[in-house]
Amino acid sequence: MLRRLLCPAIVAVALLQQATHAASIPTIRYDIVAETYAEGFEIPWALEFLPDGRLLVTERQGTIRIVSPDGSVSEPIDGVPPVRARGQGGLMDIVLHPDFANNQLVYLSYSEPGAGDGDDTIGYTVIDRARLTDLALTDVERVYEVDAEFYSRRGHHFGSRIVFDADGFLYFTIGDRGQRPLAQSMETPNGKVHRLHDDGRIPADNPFAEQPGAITSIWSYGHRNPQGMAVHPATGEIYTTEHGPRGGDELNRIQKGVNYGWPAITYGINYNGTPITEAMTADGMEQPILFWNPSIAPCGIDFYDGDQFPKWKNHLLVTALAFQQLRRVHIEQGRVIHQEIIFEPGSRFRDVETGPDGLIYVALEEPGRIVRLSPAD
Ligand SMILES: [Ca+2]
Repeated sequence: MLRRLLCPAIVAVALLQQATHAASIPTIRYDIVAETYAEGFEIPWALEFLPDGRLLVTERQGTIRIVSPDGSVSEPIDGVPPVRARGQGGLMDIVLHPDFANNQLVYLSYSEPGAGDGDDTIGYTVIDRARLTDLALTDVERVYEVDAEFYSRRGHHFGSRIVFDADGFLYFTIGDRGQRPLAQSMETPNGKVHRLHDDGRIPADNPFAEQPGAITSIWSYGHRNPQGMAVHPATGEIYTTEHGPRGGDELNRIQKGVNYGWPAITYGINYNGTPITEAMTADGMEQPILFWNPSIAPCGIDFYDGDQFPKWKNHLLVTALAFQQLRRVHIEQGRVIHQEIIFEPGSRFRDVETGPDGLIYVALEEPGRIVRLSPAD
């Protein structure tokens, strides 16, 4: 009887030890330990920490949950606008306003349902902002939308990452929506990085603000599908990762008014093996600072700015969907010095964030969960 009572306890202790002494994962500069921090998500798309240490998590089907520091996960919060969750689209990024502590504003990107029903629905990337109070969004307000003519049935290349720079400008990405030539046209929002004031107004110094017929929010162009964007903590420069064609995924350093080449130049080819263009370079078109061949399918990125991995300070953490990896990319003065795979748990990655505790948090898909990386003792 005693033995039967003890057994579950012994098993529990063994499991606890297993969890406590999880095998460490060697990397070049640190041994790291990975542990599940929170679970029970569908497809977690974006991570954003609140000043109080709680973690906002978007799920692509159109919900937001909040993870408490103990790892417990809230029910979906109220007030999230309806999204078109089809193909690659749905609810995507979430970021805090730089003055969130005083105004409680959060910004969302998502595929907005346009007209139509069932398989005939159309959609396009929009940006909303709203006040986050307790477990609800209130005062939802549209910050960016495009004319109805740009909405389409296509289910891919929504872009959708959002960042604020040190001066408080809002940047976000929109992919080419599967219509390649539009990435080179100033008259469409497709395939661009856009820049706005925090309330959606167009900054007067945007590069195409005065150009007749141009979409005035455009900051840079010639992008295929940028799904990662981050601001360098020291230099303030904006970097994006971009899903390219086969063999043409890119890391770009984003500059005002610059053409990043898609689809006129690329290192990739069509996924069926046919060429897109013979050109890899062209005058007036910027080169990526890194391209991945084979394609890793880079998604969310973050410059590591915590204090738990000091040798990784300001290195870029890059998540990968297809290759199911977290990579560390060491960049100095706009050049890639080195890259390393640091975590490969056998699951697609969507996003990565440095926590306020200096640990690294990643959003994984299979199953939907948040994993925390810390240095081994
Ligand atoms: Ca390019």
